Amino acid sequence: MVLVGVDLGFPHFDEELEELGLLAETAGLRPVARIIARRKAPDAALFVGSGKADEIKMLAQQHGAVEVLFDQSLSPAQQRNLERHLELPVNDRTLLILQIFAQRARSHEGKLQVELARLQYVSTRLVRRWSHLERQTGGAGVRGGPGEKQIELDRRMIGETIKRTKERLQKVKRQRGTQRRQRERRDTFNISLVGYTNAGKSTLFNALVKARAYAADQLFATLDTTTRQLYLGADAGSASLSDTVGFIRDLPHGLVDAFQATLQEAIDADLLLHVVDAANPDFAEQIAQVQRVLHEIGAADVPQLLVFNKIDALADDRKPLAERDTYEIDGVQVPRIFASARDGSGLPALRAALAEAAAAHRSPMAPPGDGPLTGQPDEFGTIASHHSKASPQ
Ligand SMILES: Nc1nc2c(ncn2[C@@H]2O[C@H](COP(=O)(O)OP(=O)(O)OP(=O)(O)O)[C@@H](O)[C@H]2O)c(=O)[nH]1
Ligand SMILES: [Mg+2]
Repeated sequence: MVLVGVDLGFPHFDEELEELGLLAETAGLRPVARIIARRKAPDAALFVGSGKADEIKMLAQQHGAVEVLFDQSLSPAQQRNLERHLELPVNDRTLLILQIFAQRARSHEGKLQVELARLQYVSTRLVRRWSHLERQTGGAGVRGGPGEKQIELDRRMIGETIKRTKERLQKVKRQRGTQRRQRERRDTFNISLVGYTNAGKSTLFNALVKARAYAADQLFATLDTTTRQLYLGADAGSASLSDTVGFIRDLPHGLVDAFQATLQEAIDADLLLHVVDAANPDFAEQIAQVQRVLHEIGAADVPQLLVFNKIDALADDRKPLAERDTYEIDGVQVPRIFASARDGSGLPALRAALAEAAAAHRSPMAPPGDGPLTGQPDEFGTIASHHSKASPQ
């Protein structure tokens, strides 16, 4: 397939189309060529100019590509026009992400969530395609175009399926809710791993709880939530640690909605372990994207501990000087620990920080001890007061 990126002057345009390539490979597709276009604004009909479209067509022919994939979202009309122009199937990033989620979903809940996101995506496309047909048949007032009845029927069916899927999800959610209350009663300290996809959350999860969650050099290797007890020593006792779905730039909106139940883990957590791929040159942008999703799901106020992971992969001159410090996110100094889930470096410091947070959670009044994070009493003071407010009594 041919990858196409259109630079519309937004910051962080992915010049190399690296992430799109990874997404394609994750979906089992093989990128054979890449091409970049630069425009002030997308063309209404073809998204790119017709000259560029011809270039894409030639490139596809040269490489024997069977599909074209755009990094930017196409409107249904642009997608159709492009397919006609290029004589090849054309897809965009959103559709690709939906496809990956559909391939990956394993649990009943995961499958329902993906199905819901897909249906919602399809239904918005139909609505737009419908108005397009109305134009064809002479304006919004005129009814009865040939395709219209069919589309109306399709819409009704999709609408009903969406409703049914939502109800089934609601049921699964209620069951989850019960589990959650049970957990709260046990008064555990709940830690949730969050972070950009491929940051190393599952690898870190496995290293911390000696589990064997699926970790792979793929985007969205994890879709379902896994939770394990994490023993943090005599003082802190046990905490629960959850590994869950990763985030990505421009996560299709329906997916965030549909995955609300899965992401609920993060919303209800006492502490978010925000895992960052420190070896990725785009890590700052990835942190910003994770923050955006956390805001969207209502988890922006959950205290965080940053784990800058993969330090083993950093060049010697980029290796951190200290094992921990703080890093500013949205104007807040967040405690940060440098680690490698692969070779285990930094993990003792991480455990110590978690133990301290768990102990503070247990006895919110206790002053921060002379533990490893004494340098940042404020952050952990915040965590303690947050929990005392949130506790059920
Ligand atoms: N060099 C290096 N690679 C790592 C480290 N931790 C994880 N990886 C690799 O990074 C890739 C992604 O790891 P995962 O643990 O699956 O990442 P994830 O954040 O769970 O990803 P998703 O579930 O897809 O969102 C795998 O190939 C891991 O082997 C690390 O500390 N150092
Ligand atoms: Mg994972």
